[in-house]
Amino acid sequence: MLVFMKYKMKFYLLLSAIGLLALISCKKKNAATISIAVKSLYPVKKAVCCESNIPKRFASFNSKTTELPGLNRDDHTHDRMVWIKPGAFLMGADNKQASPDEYPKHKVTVNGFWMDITEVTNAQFARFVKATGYVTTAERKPDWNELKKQVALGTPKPDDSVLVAASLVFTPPNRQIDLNDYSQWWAWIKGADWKHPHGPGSNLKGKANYPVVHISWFDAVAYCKWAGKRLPTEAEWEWAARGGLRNKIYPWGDEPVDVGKVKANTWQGHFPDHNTLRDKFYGLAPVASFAPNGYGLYDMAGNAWEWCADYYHSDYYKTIPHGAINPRGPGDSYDPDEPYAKKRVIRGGSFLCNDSYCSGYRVARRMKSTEDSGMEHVGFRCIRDK
Ligand SMILES: [Ca+2]
Repeated sequence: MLVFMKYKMKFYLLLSAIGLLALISCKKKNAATISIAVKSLYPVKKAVCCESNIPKRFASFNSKTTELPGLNRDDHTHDRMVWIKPGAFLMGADNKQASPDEYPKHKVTVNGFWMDITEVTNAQFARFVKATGYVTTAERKPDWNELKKQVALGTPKPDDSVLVAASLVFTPPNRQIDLNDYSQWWAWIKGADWKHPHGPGSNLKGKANYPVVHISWFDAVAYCKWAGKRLPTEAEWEWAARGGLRNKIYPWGDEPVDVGKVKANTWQGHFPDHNTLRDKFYGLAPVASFAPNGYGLYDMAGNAWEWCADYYHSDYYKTIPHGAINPRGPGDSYDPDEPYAKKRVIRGGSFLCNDSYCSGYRVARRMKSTEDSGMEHVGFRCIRDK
């Protein structure tokens, strides 16, 4: 990860390849706050990890997520949840793979809470949509009036053919490539959404028990609210992921991810062109396909990234007092790579994570994504306080 953070290069994403270019130089370090839709048209300055710095997609709609009807909510309370006891731990960097935003390691205390033992599945999300009529971010057409607030003044409006309901789908190359250019393995696919994870023509047949993906932070919050739950804070998430172990690198301890028994759905082989399938899964796996951690939580490493409640701020750990109790994250987001984008924390890594590229399965690994960005490998799980 650190290696790749050192690289800076502009590149062209997605729809640039299909002739929708309106290229604007974007070499300046602070000039890359661009939505995915816009990003499809303009070069951005660098890639970091397998999904970081995916810029804001388009309009946020916080207000709409708070107006959902509570009818038919999934009030089975603690079904498929486990109690995570309260406690104190050292949060942050455990090994030399840690990125600067994981320092300093600091003491945090959290209350106990109930946590979903798995990522929210397609079947669970389908019940929510059926009950509420909710339409996810990826299913909505981007609104240029909102979009333009996120880009530099004077940025031209993208072509209408790009401003369509769409989401980012993993489209790997069949050759070794420059890992700094993630446009080579992410494509903005019209019609891709949670029900069509690979775009039009794909479906959820046989995938009821897979993690729901192409979920924006707003979608995740809406689901949790309907279910009488909430997203975990970043501190709660990390405390839970550690599963009762202290200062260990992974939910299972310190054994490297690709050594010994297969422990999680990650990327084995050479990313992104060759996957040895040692864990038997190229893409997502059904939830709970691997052993749980010490708290009985499945897939806290790998499979799908999971949204947390907190804003992402690269320097947050430097500002938080040692011994913080139930920290709720910074008051606003800040990612130096994209200083104007509102980003939230995602945790746990995905089926695309690999030691050579992004060790997202480390319990301390922090990652971030813009609130309205859904992707093929980003999902969530909920918690409740009692
Ligand atoms: Ca895998």
